[in-house]
Amino acid sequence: MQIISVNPADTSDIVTSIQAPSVQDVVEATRRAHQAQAAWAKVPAPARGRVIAAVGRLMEANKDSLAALVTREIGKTYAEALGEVQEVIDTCDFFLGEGRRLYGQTVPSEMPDKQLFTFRAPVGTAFIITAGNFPTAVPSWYIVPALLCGNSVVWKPAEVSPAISYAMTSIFHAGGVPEDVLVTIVADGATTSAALEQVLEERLVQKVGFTGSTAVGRAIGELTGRHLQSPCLELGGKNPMVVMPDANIDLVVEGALFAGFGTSGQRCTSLGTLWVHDDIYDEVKARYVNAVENAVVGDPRKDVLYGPMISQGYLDAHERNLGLIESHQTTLGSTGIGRITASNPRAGFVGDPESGFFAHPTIVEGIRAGDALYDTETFGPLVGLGRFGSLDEAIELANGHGYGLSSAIYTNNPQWVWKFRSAVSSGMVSVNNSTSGAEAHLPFGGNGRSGNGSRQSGVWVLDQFTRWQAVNWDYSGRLQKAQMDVMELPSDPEFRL
Ligand code: UN1
Repeated sequence: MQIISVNPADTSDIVTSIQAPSVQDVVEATRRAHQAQAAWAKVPAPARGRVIAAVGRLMEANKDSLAALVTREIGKTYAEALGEVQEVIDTCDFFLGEGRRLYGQTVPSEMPDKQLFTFRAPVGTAFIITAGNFPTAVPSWYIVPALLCGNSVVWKPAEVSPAISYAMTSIFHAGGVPEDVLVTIVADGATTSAALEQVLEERLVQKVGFTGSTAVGRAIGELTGRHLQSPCLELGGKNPMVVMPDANIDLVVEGALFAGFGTSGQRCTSLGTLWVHDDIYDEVKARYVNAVENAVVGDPRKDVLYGPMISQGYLDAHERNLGLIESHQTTLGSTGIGRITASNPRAGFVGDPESGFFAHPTIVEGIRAGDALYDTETFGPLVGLGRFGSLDEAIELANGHGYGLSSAIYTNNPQWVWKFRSAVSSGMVSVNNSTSGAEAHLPFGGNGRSGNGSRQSGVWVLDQFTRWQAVNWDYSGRLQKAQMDVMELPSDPEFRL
């Protein structure tokens, strides 16, 4: 069987075709990575940091061609693709210096002539499964720190982006990462899941990282749990944007346009529902609808807000989600809904809509708690619109579906900001900014249905790819027993002034 990737903006352009691996192929790839890990861990961390520096420089030198490949293989606009590769470079920049830190601690002992220390030890081999919507940036969030910390990596990218994944891997290898220390293998879901069961059983893998749907994340959590492992899970979102009565409406419209429809809505951080206070509802709605109606959709190489869906599968899922629209809701924002075609045209479309998987932007007005679209992650150009009367109500709506990835509030009132920050359940909160577009060195991750509390990026991800080793060294020449042979200085408990 072949895995074929096509340009989603021009389906006559076959980007690549690769032989699909068997379960045994994936297991063998993992075995290779497992065997290579010990030698990699012996490379001094500053030397591993130099490798990450070289990888970062190569990413920078190849930025345009890698971004062009992202645009060609998954249809992300070229401007966003450049931003995505920049996020890889930023991640390398952050971690190259970590090679000279990876700090442990010295800790005082309760006994004399004894020293305590902590060391960060690599976990071993990481099995990383990533999605197609961020085919370079999100993998780098796992791969770069995992390698820096002395782990080997098996990377299982999405089937929609094999060309990008192998290009990216070749840059890691050219930067000095040994071939077997980063092994990339594109496989389908069933093969991957069967292989994962086996490699966990054989103890070839000590950490699983997964970015994708909540349903698959749950299955990975169950599987790894049976092996006493805690995976790094970055799952779905239904990210709310709460607009308070004092909000700057220009900012709201710009933020909600990008958050909702940038990347065709295919980010885990994309806007789910725009919740607007009753007092300014009509004005925000009118201006948002106008902005969405006038947004330019089409050829991702051109100056457009968004291009095609990543693949036929993503378009099909979007069309299924349109079936969740209920009779009390209204669709706004375009000349049609669903796939853009010659007979279902989009005003101002750039290029030929029939050549790719393009979809109309759709605002669904009238979202209420309990509606299917209230708590279904839609991962496409579909934004819910709803209203509220008080901040308490908005917070309840923001949390009620159980997702907790990203959220935003638009206001200039500090009391509302701080109340929202402390009450919202999401791992990431934006104030007067889009729900998407997190910077590469803050903790990234979610709670509840969005993940198991693991965090990527910055120093926080080090806890995913290292384990603390506690060392005590007694040089007193005798056995000093903790808690028992402890020096106690006299005190006078009866003393009063
Ligand atoms: C994702 O969609 O899985 O914060 C990640 C953002 C991007 C990453 C999104 N930096 O929107």
